[in-house]
Amino acid sequence: MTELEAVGFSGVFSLPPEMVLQIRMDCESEEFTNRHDPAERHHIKFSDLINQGKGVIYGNFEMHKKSPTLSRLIHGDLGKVATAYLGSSARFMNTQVWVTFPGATEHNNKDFGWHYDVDDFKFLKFFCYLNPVTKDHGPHLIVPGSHNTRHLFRFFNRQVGNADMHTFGDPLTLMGEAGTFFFEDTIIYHKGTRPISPRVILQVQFGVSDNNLQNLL
Ligand SMILES: O=C(O)CCC(=O)C(=O)O
Repeated sequence: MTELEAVGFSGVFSLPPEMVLQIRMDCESEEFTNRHDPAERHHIKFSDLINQGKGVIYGNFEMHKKSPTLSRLIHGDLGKVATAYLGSSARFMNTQVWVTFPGATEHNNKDFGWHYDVDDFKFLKFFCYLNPVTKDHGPHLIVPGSHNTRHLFRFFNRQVGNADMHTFGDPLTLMGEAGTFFFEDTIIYHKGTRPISPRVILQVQFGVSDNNLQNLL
């Protein structure tokens, strides 16, 4: 927890392989929607991740309802971490699983630029790669500790370019096998990167406001 508070990032861990397999199987039963055209939907197959449509990013916001394994994880271990970090008012907010196919451009994806999130008074995200992620799979990048500055520049610049980012420290590239996970307070500067091969990532978000979905306690 001290690590998370000090640098905004938990370090990297791994989910048990059988849990990853189950969540992946549950994902394969559901449809994924083109981020820019909600009418276009497809199934994904982890053994053969091919783009069947016109879009480049396809997402699903329902997996916590569709995957009992994921639901147990959220209300078990993930909930405990969220409560330890956010306090007794920790709430589960939402999940999203999305796949980014090659062809995604920096131009139409704001997640590919350095930014920080302001999603609640206080919040925490759990990220887990659902397929192996190398430098070619559009890894997630963070700048540890970049929330700790009192820099006025940061206050007025939720999105910054690569040149300005160096002021906040050296980026860390997060890669790993399927099941690699980390907690991140996305108040630190972070970004996704453009993939050469498809990447599938699971995100679970926790916050503290009453209008969020479910109390964890
Ligand atoms: O795709 C990524 O790794 C970045 C995600 C992101 O920027 C966010 O969740 O705010």
